[in-house]
Amino acid sequence: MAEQDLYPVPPEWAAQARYDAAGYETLYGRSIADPGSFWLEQARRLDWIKRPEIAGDWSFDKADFHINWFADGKLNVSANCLDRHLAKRGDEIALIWEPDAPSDAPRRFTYRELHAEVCTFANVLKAQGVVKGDRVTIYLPMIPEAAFAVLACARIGAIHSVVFGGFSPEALAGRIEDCRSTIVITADEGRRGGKRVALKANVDAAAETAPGLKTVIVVRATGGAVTMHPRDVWYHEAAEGVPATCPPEPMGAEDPLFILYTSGSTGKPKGVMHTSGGYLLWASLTHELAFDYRPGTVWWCAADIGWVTGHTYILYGPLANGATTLMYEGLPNWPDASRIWQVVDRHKVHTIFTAPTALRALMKDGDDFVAMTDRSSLKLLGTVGEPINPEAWRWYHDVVGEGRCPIIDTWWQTETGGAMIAPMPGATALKPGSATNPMPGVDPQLVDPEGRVLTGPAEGNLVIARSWPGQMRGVWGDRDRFFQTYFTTYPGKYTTGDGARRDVDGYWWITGRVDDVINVSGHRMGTAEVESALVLHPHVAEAAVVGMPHDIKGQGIYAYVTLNAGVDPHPDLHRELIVWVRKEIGPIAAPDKLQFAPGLPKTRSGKIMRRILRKIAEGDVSSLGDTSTLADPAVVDDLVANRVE
Ligand code: 6R9
Repeated sequence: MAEQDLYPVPPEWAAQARYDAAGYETLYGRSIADPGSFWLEQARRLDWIKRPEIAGDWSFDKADFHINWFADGKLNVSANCLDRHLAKRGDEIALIWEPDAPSDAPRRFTYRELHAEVCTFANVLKAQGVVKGDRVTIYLPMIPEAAFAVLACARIGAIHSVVFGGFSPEALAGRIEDCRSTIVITADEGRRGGKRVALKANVDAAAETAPGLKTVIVVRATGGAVTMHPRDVWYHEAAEGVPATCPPEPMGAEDPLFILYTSGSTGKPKGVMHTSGGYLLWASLTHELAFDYRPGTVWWCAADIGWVTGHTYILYGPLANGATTLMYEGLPNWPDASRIWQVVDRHKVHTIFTAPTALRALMKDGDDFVAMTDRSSLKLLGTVGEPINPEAWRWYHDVVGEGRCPIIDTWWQTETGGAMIAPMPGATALKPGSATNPMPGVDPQLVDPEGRVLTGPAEGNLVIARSWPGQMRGVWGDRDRFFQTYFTTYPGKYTTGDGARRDVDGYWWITGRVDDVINVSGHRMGTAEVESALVLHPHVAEAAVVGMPHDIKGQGIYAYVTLNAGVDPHPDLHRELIVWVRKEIGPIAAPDKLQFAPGLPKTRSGKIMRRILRKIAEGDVSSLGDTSTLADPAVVDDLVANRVE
């Protein structure tokens, strides 16, 4: 990779940004040298009911494991996102909603209007008996009510668990049960790319295996037909005559704000738990630093609210900063590949933040779809979710941004709450494909498999050597799993699961996951999760799933399936298994390729050698390495011979 390929800070950014290169160095240096005073000073960016006097109090060591930030502080997250802006910018636009179909009208909410909507929603939840600490599952499309619902939970101290609308009833039921939530907020239907998604019907199906579910609040979004059960409540009916004010619940900084399920290397998704004070501070600070955000400009994070990117950069970060945040219901390339740029023009978007997979798909459709739009409002381009290949980076920079907009490649995770390694537009010269430098307070290190810290230019496993305010605080309902998953591989450090490289200039390059997590179109998927779904099928004896390179998705899913004895590997069954996984988990988990395998390559101790399966999936069959330790080396020949092209 051409590390010499350096894109300097454009002069207009150098002149206007909050931090230049020297400013970043000073800020970062202070955050590392004197974290106590640095973080107490940063805490002033929030409105506290009781201002904290202690910053970080943490230990990653087994004997004394704990993570607390601003623990003596009290605040309410929704008041920070709404109430505190009312005096100064109550009549400015907080939320712009752009619908799926370009012929439909956008909706706009001022801070005052958003405040009223959130309070109303909060009162509806209260009337349903929701109190501080209760878990509320939110299964909504990208409609304004999703923002109202999330912030309403924060207002009354309920813990939201947003489940992506693309997840199946089975996946939804698992997430409802895991956090024992008794209430789900959904809509009749969602709309995406001109198609309807039967969300309410999915909740009905989920309820069959989630016996704890007692109440379903249904937002009327499309007007599509739904069956109402005794547990169901129409939101518009429940909201009638409800007051549009609701006092914010005072919360401890370490009280949970939300749970968000994400895939790990085991079969069961983890409920990543974030708390109130540190998370909000991190969301707000990183949004301001990485994007040099200024109120008055339109900010568009094109993620779904069901992922952490939507939580932190559609809602919490921008709203804490008094931003105008755009929420888009639809797809970037529907009705055609110019749609995303038309939305930019329609709302005069200043910064857009999207994923490499979307860029690659748009790039494939050609430059004409970009050229036919104006985009002169665009000043900054963000990316997140997976490593961005330099080709897509250059296309984004040269074609979309016409060479004038810096690219902010932000590396982070559900677990980290917000951006960890990312450039700052006025401070950082860019290299295509590099996430560049750590945010203040972030102490990344590279370690070798034995845990030895690597210095200078090096490649290794990426760990974070100290806590930061946005760090997750636990796996819901499983304290041991949190410590086990993240702090045992390299004791005393947070293990990210990513590999990385640091170049001669100290720039960080993320190389991708080093564990059994794959990244499909920027969505995290555990290979074990897909395997678990496959083996649930009555004809499947065993399954092994690996990632494979995919032009658009970054990684695709390649599944090897061993059928039960006597079952015919018929093309119908092949199709059926792919549909089965879609149904069990959701469309994002459907295998791109599925190969029937009479046997899987296993060691004598019975461990599947995924290295070999990955090579075959990649088509790299000439260098399968040593197969002599396999219990039955002959299975490899069959796998190679029947590889799915
Ligand atoms: C925010 C988010 C986390 C995983 C992470 C890494 C990959 C995210 C990246 C990136 C390279 C970037 N990842 N951003 N890799 N460059 N800018 O995506 O969270 O869904 O939890 O995924 O995504 O592999 O470990 P999440």
